[in-house]
Amino acid sequence: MAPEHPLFVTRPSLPPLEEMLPLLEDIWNRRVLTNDGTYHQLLEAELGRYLGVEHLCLVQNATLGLLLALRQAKLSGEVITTPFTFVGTAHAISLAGLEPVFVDIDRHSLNLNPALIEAAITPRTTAIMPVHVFGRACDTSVINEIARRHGLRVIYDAAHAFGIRDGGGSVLRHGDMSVLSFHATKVFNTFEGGAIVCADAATKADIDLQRNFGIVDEVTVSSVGLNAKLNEFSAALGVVQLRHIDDFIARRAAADALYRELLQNMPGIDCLPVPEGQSLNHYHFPVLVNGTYGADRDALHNRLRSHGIHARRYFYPLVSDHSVYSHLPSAQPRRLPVAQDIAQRILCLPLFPDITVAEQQRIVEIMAGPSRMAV
Ligand code: T4K
Repeated sequence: MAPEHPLFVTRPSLPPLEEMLPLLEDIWNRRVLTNDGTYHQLLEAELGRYLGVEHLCLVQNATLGLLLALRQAKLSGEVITTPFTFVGTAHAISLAGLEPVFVDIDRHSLNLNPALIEAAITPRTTAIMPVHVFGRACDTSVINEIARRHGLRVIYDAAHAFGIRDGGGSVLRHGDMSVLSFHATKVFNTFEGGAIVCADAATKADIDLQRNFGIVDEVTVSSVGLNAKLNEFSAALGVVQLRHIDDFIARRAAADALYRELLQNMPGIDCLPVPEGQSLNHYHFPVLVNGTYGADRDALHNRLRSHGIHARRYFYPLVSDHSVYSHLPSAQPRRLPVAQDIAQRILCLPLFPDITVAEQQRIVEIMAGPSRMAV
């Protein structure tokens, strides 16, 4: 029987409520609830420092952030991206009036395979939108070199990449822009939220304008902008979350290490290798189910579900298999064999800062259960 309280793939991390209260009282007193308020400005400054980036614009969510970034880059035609991502990546491209072109992923990183990008470039291609899936950094140097050679812009969907660093600093510095998500389910959350990291002050000023309807002053609107502002409640939560983020990530790292230890001798379950030369934030704990497990991924998913454990098949179905995209030539399954294979075998186990050792042991025991096919 499933327990009364299911164990979800994630449980949002929150700071102690008492730490939020003085900030809430302050917001209540000031009556400035949104539109570039005090906490918005404070969070932009503190996040820039924490992440090690100079120009950062808070936004209401990553989907709007990606849309703003694409519009800011003034693109047309086609944008090369990965099918192994959340549907928001391709939706942002489509909402910007552009066509996503799906390119297969690399079997080890699960990111866009840079070796396949050039063959997908056409005269209509204007940009590449790679995704640092599960916070595992893309091959940024090869992607940047291809973009330079072909005069393309690069906008990274960095929704999963909060705090990730490589040898040279934040991975968010790569490309023209990077877009973070602060959704409830993410490593750093502001209930809903996100940020665009860009290269210079002029781009930031333009994005700041675009996220507020293009309003320059009381009597001047210079462009057709969006409403993509982060409100003061979310910004204040971000300020308080930031005090705890290193602890949250350290606890995620401990849970990740425990899964690796508990699963190391389980036939048919492969943990993703730890990538070299970058930090990890341990957003999700994906495993790949292979032929020796004795059951397929969906049987394991169902088995866990029947015990109240809501593991998730991120990212299945592939974005390219959704009916809104499956008609595109680049979406044909035969063109995306690696992504198709991974989407059939991936399962993200529950991982969040306050998951307990007992919860993890129980999950692994169920996975190792006597009759793996039985539900
Ligand atoms: N690009 C990429 C690569 C992304 O992964 C995402 C979002 C985006 C762009 C767009 O970012 P945003 O515009 O959202 O900022 C979830 C999230 O809603 C979505 O943000 C995220 N990626 C995606 C990977 O996961 P769902 O539909 O799977 O979420 P949901 O509601 O099923 O939640 C997952 C589990 O989390 C639930 O089983 C329960 C738990 N949960 C969830 C929420 C919202 C909680 O315990 N509390 C909560 O408040 O999409």
